[in-house]
Amino acid sequence: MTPTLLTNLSLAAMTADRPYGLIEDGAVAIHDGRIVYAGPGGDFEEGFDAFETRDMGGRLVTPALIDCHTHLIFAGNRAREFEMRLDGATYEEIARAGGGIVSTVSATRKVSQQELARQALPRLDAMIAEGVGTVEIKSGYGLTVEDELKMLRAAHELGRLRHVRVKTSYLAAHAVPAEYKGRADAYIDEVVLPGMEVGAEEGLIDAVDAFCEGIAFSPEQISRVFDKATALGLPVKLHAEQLSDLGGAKLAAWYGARSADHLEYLGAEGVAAMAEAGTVAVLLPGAFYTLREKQMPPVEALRAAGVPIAVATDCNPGSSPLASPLLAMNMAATLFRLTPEEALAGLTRNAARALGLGEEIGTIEAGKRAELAVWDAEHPAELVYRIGFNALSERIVA
Ligand code: DI6
Ligand code: FE
Repeated sequence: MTPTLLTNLSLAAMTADRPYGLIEDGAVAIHDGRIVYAGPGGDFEEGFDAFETRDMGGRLVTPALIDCHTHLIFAGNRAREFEMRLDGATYEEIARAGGGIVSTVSATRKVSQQELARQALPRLDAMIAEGVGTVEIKSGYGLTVEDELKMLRAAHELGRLRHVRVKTSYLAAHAVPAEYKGRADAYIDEVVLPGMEVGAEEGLIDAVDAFCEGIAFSPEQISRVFDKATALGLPVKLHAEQLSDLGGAKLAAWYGARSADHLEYLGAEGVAAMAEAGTVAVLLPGAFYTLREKQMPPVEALRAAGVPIAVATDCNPGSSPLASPLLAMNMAATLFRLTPEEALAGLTRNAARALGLGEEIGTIEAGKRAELAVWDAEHPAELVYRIGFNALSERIVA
């Protein structure tokens, strides 16, 4: 890309120094894929002669969006289960009766890596069309060593098929597969830990995740998974306090987790532990909405403790069939009472932090990578406020 100077734009840099990091008459200069200037526009006669100037027509420019929690790779769908839930069955009842995650596991095991990538592509494209530049993708529907690795490889394949950064999380500790029913510890020893070792060796894993819940794994079991991750030098994160409070967030914080995710049932101790460890709280309003959850995540306590808050789609076939980061922001504001600024920070600055990319992306500042979203909007709050409307003009991802 030739050195470029973007002028005549409204810059929502998402830096923390002022609301939205907003500069109404802004400019951004890009060289070698990096931002070399972001700030007030105006007279650029000096220093930028070699730059090609682009007039952005007054459009709004934000960091490209970052979806830091998705289960984008899976086969089939669970529309039938959606009908059952509308008929009164709960998510946990369906899971205990062999539906839920385990039914997506059967479908996922049956298909090839290429087929998994093919089925995920329309979901990824929907996200890219809304300005996503980075997406985290978890395994967790294979639950054998080979099928978990197949999912991770399919995730990396998506990163080659589209101009998007993919970060992978190894989530073999997502559910106990039917063949290990009642033997969760054996499943950890025989599948989760050995699969992690191979995946790490092949460079397929950016972080290790797990599901801490009554229908999944206990804190003691999660500890064994996290000990192995730590030994392999892999960062951890956790699905914690989604349906009940097992102390998962506190455990995650103890391991220095990058994030603890869901958190509807998070208590004061968990909040304090996360604040102390610098663990990001990833809120997933799509799952809250789909499961018609009543318990709100403790947003005010997280704020008061200074815990960074991210927002993500949790795109998955069961609890959050949501491929729209824009709608996730809207839901975070309307359902969780995040301010529009917090919602947008949740899909930019704080999402970057949740993925360990805080130095590289998530704000528009000199030194960071040039990954921008350009919107036909005047003010950033518009992105959060509209429902079912995509104002994206283009992505600029160097
Ligand atoms: N919590 C969730 O909401 C997803 N996974 C998890 O641990 C649900 C995954 C699914 O229902 O397929
Ligand atoms: Fe999830």
